[in-house]
Amino acid sequence: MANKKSVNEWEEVFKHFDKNDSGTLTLDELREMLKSGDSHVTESQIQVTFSFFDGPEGDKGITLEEFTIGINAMNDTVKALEEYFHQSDTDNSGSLEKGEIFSIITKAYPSMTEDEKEAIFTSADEDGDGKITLEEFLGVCT
Ligand SMILES: [Ca+2]
Ligand SMILES: [Ca+2]
Ligand SMILES: [Ca+2]
Repeated sequence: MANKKSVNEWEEVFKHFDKNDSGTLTLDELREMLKSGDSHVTESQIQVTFSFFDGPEGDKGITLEEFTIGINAMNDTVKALEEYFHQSDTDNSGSLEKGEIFSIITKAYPSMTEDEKEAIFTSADEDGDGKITLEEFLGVCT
């Protein structure tokens, strides 16, 4: 899901997918929203996203307020990850090269083997150019 939308734009998105104007999004309505952004989204991802937005009371409907809170929480997560990305980019090249990724992994999982790190790097580097862009990084972490 794109993260650069303003709150008003998200409100538009919400209203667009709230087909029956009930003021809440059902699971079916959310499914359609997610599929419109990414047709490969799986049913279990949809379920997880739905419970994430639905809130702790879990009343099987997402109000605009819950939706906005969820979007803001997601934006905060993305911001924190972006910050982490830039901190980890020690040579300020704008991307994370293998050495930078390895030192992140080593910090988080000191016991991981070189082979395992290599595998993580390869799966994160979607276009195989030997470095992890911010998009690739967010793709792994979210
Ligand atoms: Ca709810
Ligand atoms: Ca770098
Ligand atoms: Ca890459």
